[in-house]
Amino acid sequence: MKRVITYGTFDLLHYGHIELLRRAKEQGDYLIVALSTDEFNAGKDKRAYFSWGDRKRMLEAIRYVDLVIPEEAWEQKVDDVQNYHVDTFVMGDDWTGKFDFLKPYCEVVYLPRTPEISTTQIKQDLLTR
Ligand code: C2G
Repeated sequence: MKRVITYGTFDLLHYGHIELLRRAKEQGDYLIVALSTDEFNAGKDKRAYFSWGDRKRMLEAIRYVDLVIPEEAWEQKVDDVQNYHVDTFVMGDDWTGKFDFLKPYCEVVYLPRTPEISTTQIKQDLLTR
C-alpha cells in the first residue's frame, strides 16, 4: 500500500485542485490531504471563503481522497510523513524546491499546476462581471 500526502487550503474547490488530487493519487494507493486550518491560513495571509469543516467535507467527497487531516503548522510535515508512513509527498510546482528537506524521509514530487485557474482568479472574475 503506497501512501501519498499533499497539503493545501483547497478553498473554492476548482478543477485545478481536482487535477492535482487526481495526479497525486496516481502516485500510490492511499491519498492523505493535510488541509490548512483557518488559523494556519491566517499565517499564509489567506482567508478561506469556506470554513475548514466545509472544505474538509468537500475534499472527503472526492474519490481520490482517502483521509483529510489538519495542517496547523509549517513544521508538521516530517512528523506527518513518519506518523502516517508516507511514501510520497506531492505538491504543485509553484512549491518546487520548498519541501526538498523531506527527501530523506520520502519521495518528493512537484506536479505542474493547472494553468489559468486559481481561487484568486475566480474571486477577481466574480468581482468584475
Ligand atoms: N494547484 C494546482 N493548480 C492550480 C491551483 C492549485 O495544481 N491551478 C495546486 C497547488 O499547487 C497545491 C494544491 O493545488 O499543490 C492546493 O492549492 P492551494 O489550496 O492554493 O494550496 P497552498 O495555499 O499552496 O497551500 O504547506 C503547503 C501549503 O498548505 C500549500
